[in-house]
Amino acid sequence: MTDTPGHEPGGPELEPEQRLPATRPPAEVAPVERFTSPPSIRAVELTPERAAQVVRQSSNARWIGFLAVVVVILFVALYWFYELGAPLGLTEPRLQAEITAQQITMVERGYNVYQANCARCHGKQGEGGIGPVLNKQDKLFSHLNENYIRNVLTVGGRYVCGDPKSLMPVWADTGKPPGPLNYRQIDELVAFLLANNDQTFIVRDEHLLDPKKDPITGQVLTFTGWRDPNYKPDAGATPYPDCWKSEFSSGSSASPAAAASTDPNAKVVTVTAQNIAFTTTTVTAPAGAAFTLSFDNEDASIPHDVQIKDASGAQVFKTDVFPGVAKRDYPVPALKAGSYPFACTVHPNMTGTLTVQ
Ligand code: HEC
Ligand SMILES: [Cu+2]
Repeated sequence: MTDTPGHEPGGPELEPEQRLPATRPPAEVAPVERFTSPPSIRAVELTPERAAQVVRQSSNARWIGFLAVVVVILFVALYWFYELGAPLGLTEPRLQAEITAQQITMVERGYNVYQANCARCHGKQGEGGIGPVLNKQDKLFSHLNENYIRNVLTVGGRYVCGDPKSLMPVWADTGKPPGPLNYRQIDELVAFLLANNDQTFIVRDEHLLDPKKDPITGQVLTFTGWRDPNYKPDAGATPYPDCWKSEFSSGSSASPAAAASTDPNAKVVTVTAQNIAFTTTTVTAPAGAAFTLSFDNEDASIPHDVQIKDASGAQVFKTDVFPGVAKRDYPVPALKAGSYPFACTVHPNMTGTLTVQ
């Protein structure tokens, strides 16, 4: 038995043509439109035009690649020099320039803080007045260092000589009691006090930071720092004393002897110091005769002296520096007629005039 379709079991054997499925008419191929690429594409060989184009394009591509690499290299090189400074010191490294700019800003702001708060006692140029001189090179060299300035401004004037009645108040708002200046202003003051005198800075408006101009000439106002960066103390010089008053105290032990040797018959010229000023700003003495200078210091525990100069600025006489309240007499040798300015060396804004006639 077989499973051949159309084959009846036990029936007659059928011819193959008669089996199912029935034969179909031969299929006709449908004529169909095809999309074809142009012959140039299908051609295995490049046409001469195409070959030339390929050459041109790859040359262009190489150029573009080359230029891109050049641009990147130039950028890296320029940025390198911009960041780290051009060779031969042509330009400053960027960060260094930034630091310099910031330091200049600090000094210029510190100048304003100083003029507003400190100049009335220490002088506009740090030349001294009620407070000690600040612009002397031997003092700026190491005595007035950043740490010291910060301490003085935080603790107040008593930090300097241990004088609890010091005239200098606490300035930093971190002090006890707190002072009026914040940490930025203290930083700016430090930058200003330590600025070099070979650098010129611009006076700026406190708030707008615009340069200030001279109202008459229209020129921008400038200032320089105080510190000479090339200053070297003399060989064998002693460091600046911790307490500025010690600078003036040398030789004061001679005073009792000086007081004893005054001529009782000589004319007495009295100079009085009170509240860090001479109350006797004009005094007269006889010409050509020795006289007695009686110096009366009425300021308790504040040192003063009297330094007499001639018209040329040369010192002709100087008393000791001594703290008040005290009075000492000094014999002054005969002077020629003329006008002699006198001042206190501790407080340069204490001045007066001695007229010899
Ligand atoms: C009221 C006057 C006065 C004012 C204002 C003043 N000072 Fe002073 N300053 C003094 C006196 C006085 C001393 C000396 C301290 C002492 O020995 O008692 C002194 C001492 C100093 C010293 C130490 C000087 C040294 O030789 O060791 C520094 C630094 C100083 N002042 C900075 C400043 C600064 C900065 C300002 C402004 C914020 C300022 N002072 C404002 C009066 C003043
Ligand atoms: Cu004085």
